[in-house]
Amino acid sequence: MNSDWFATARTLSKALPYLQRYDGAIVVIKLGGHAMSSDEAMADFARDVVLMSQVGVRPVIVHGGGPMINAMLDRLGVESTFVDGKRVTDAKTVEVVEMVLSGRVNKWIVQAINEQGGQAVGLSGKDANLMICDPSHPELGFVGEPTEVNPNLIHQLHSSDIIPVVAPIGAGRNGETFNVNGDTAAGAIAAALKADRLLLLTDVDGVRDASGQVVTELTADHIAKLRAEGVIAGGMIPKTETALGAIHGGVRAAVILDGRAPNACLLELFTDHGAGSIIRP
Ligand code: X2W
Repeated sequence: MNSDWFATARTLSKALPYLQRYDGAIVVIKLGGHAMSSDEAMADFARDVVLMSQVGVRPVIVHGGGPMINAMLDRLGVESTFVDGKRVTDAKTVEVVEMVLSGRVNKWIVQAINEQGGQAVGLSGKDANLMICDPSHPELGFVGEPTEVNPNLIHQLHSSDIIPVVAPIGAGRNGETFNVNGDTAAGAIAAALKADRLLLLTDVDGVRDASGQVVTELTADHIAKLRAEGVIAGGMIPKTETALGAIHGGVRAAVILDGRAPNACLLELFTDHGAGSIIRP
């Protein structure tokens, strides 16, 4: 007898309460460009998403792709700068951003999910007016702030067991194309769906306190305190802001976790262990 079989059966048995808890739950997963390190990592992520869908979770993938945009801009000899973590996006840059995110990156994820036996469909914020944007700041050019999210299409896809994969491109009110930060897009879509969970998959293992320990549970007050003390800094500022914004918008909880860790989403949803830092109201 192979003892692995017993371990597998036991793992499945122990997962039952979690499977029941998340039956029908909407889980928005932000997959950052840094968490998409290889085809193998993508296949592992895709398998977990298909498993979630198979057991009754309704996943929505919202992806980034910053490193892939950088690589294409380099190839084309276009310079790019960032202000407060957002890419200054002129007319030429937004063309490249849309091509890379809606084209290459979106279809990489869609294909990976479908190869694992799921049914994924790729969209951007332009499809069915999913994400209408206004300019976020004049200095940033075509960077959009989602001001109207129409999640009907997502509900329709879910009712057909289709997994939506969304590129963070927004439609402007005057025919413009907007580049939206992937975290911002995921937070806005999660809020519009009143999702049960927003999982922000990144390349750090959570929010750390002053002693460097990952804090597993956080509230808005706790985050405000860590920010005032300068403990939450840099890239963690927009991530925690996205998490708080989503919670204020009606998402039940947001989790910041390391997308490079094996089976990160399953660990978070279906085990006692959880993963990363969970932020609740
Ligand atoms: C991002 C969109 C992609 C993204 C950009 O142009 O890089 C803005 O900065 P990651 O991989 O999640 O960082 N948009 C406005 O968010 O990618």
